[in-house]
Amino acid sequence: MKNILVTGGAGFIGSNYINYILNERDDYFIVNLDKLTYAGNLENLKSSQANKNYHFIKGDIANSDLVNFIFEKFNIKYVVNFAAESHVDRSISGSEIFYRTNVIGTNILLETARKFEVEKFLQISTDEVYGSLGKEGLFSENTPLSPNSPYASSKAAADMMALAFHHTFGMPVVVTRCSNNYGPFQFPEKLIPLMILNSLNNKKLPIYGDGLNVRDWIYVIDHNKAINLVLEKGNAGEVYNIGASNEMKNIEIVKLILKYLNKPENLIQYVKDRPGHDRRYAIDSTKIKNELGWMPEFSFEKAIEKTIDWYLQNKNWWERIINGEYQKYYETQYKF
Ligand code: NAD
Ligand code: TDX
Repeated sequence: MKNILVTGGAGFIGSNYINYILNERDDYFIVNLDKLTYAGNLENLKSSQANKNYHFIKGDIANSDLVNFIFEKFNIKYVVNFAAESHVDRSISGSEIFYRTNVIGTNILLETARKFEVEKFLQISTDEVYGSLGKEGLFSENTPLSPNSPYASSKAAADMMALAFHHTFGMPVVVTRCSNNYGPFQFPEKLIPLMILNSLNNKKLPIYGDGLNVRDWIYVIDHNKAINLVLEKGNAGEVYNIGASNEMKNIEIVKLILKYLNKPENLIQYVKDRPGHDRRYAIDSTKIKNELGWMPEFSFEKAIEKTIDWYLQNKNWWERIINGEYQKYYETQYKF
């Protein structure tokens, strides 16, 4: 049995990861440590909660006593650290919690994992640590880090720390840097679910700046499969980029969503740009393909429709979110 601590497993990518792994494998015992911030939702894990190989603990990765207790009690040998504050706009309105969770929290996990001599520590990172690209080029694992937002800088700090723990202590750390994910259970503050729900509710679709910023989109299950490959086969001390070579301008995505839902383009509203808005992200994932044999399986055309259909079929899930605390954030962020 592989005893794995998954942190942030009630969020978007972490919950998809847990549901996927428990469905595919019976040799993994997963302890999910999640603080249940606004972004954590146990409803995402309904299909896993009764699984005998799953255990949930509500708590903070920055709580050293709790983390120590978990490693000891569950004989943790693997860590997948998803837990983070993950939204760039929120990091612009208040950065402290980003450093507390993403940097201090990761430090506590690393120190505890070192003490308990884990076999693999996987730090889930992001392509945002590389900064912004011009019209040409791709981020490779050797691209110098140049994070531009408080969020990205906190993730870059955590990456460097994780790699330093490998260099200094020989810890079996690996880092993955993935591009923008989409799929079921994504919190509607992020571009794709926000635009789907606003379209469904006939609300304005706020596009930052000129709408020509480019993101490189990957379906969450393709990301999860790559993560598991790196967890099992990735070489200690290495970084692996993950992306599906699917660059899109924001405005193209928004128009595609409107078309699929048969809604008018006059719902689009250009709004003030995000401060420090990165222009373009694009990932070169040659390394994980060549060294670990990973390939994305979902085409954007099919997976975006699957995602929109999921939001259409899971109204209860998102209605509970947009009726609650999130409403206050939305009103402050967009003022309409
Ligand atoms: P999310 O915001 O949906 O989920 C984050 C989860 O972490 C939530 O369940 C939250 O409750 C939990 N959490 C937050 N602070 C915590 C703490 N102190 N202790 C324990 N749990 C805590 O985020 P996501 O989109 O699922 O992203 C997961 C990871 O993947 C993050 O590390 C993020 O940086 C990285 N990432 C995300 C994307 C993307 O497109 N969403 C792309 C690349 C990398
Ligand atoms: O209302 C909006 N209007 C808009 O034009 C929002 C929320 C976003 N945007 C733009 C900003 C970006 O160019 O859409 C693009 C995508 O924005 P987000 O969904 O906020 O994602 P991004 O900032 O690219 O960061 C995401 O990908 C990398 C995740 O949130 C991070 O956690 C991940 O590391």
